[in-house]
Amino acid sequence: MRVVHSAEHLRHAPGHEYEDGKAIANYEVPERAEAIRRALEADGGFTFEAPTEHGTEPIAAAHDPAMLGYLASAWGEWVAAGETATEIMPDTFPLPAYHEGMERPTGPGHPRAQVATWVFDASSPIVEGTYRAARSAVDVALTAADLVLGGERFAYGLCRPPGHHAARAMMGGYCYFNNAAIVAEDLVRRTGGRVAILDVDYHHGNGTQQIFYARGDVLYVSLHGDPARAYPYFSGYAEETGTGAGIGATLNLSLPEGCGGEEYLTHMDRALDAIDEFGDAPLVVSLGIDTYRLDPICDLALTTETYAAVGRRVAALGRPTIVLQEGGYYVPDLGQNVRSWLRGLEERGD
Ligand code: Q9C
Ligand code: ZN
Repeated sequence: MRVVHSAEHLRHAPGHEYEDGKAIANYEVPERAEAIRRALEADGGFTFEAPTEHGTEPIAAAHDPAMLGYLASAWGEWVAAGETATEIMPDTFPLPAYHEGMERPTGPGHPRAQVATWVFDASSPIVEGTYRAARSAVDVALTAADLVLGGERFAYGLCRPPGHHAARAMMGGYCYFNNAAIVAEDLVRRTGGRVAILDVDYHHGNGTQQIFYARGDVLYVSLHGDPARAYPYFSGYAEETGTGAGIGATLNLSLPEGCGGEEYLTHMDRALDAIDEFGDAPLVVSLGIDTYRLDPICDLALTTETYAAVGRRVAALGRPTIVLQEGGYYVPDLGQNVRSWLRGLEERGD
């Protein structure tokens, strides 16, 4: 399988995130992508290539261009304002209730006000290299899509930072640009056809769901920890099925705490049936490995073998498939788990 990878992700090295009143080391570390790269290199069955530049147009097709403009200039404005901290993070929460019954003043605002209007959580610092790393992740994803449009049955984009929590006009959840949504939108525009997205990250992909919520030409199917107990809490319930032309083109499947491989595969079969019924569309997979039994921030119980089984079932759909990396935080086994998933997809045995 061909793998697209760029060392530019190393420019994004967030230091901290907020947890229960404390600053802790951020889980979304550069070593994640390095561990995956090394495991795939050692396998010998994967060939690596660099991304090609795709520019900002495909990003602006999925996101508010003002959000793109903000991320491009955030670091420079932070420094120009005389700030010296190495991470930009919100310290205020501009809820709609703040301005209830009042006008919302306009104006550029302090860089701390800016970040709070674009970033929805305290897990997603903007550092000096975030914009360039996030741009490279988009190029990685779009280059993987190019390979599949060029006739490859599968391609894997080793995206970092991840993307599925980034909404049309909002960043967060370690995500800045929504790599999977940008690829799906680009595929629709280039092929004139439909696209299916399968999101297997532990967390609900609120951003991807939102970007296509009113669209009937992009199917969004997600398996995730029940939002009644799991981040991002505010979306991912079964009742969310789309709106307008998109009614029926969103499917959310919630997983119970401790869910193991056997039960997981029954939910997966429901997801794959929905994709099969959607018709002969290319498939974009948001591949989160934070469903792993040892993941430090999640509570499912999947094993390395489960990932191979899932890959094989996805292969059985017979669709051209672009696999893009999302989460997965147990770094010691992350590479083997991704390798297992991708080998399953290629129906290569152990
Ligand atoms: N202290 C992805 O897997 N932090 N994003 C939750 C833990 C944010 C997960 C609180 C988790 C974001 C791509
Ligand atoms: Zn996740």
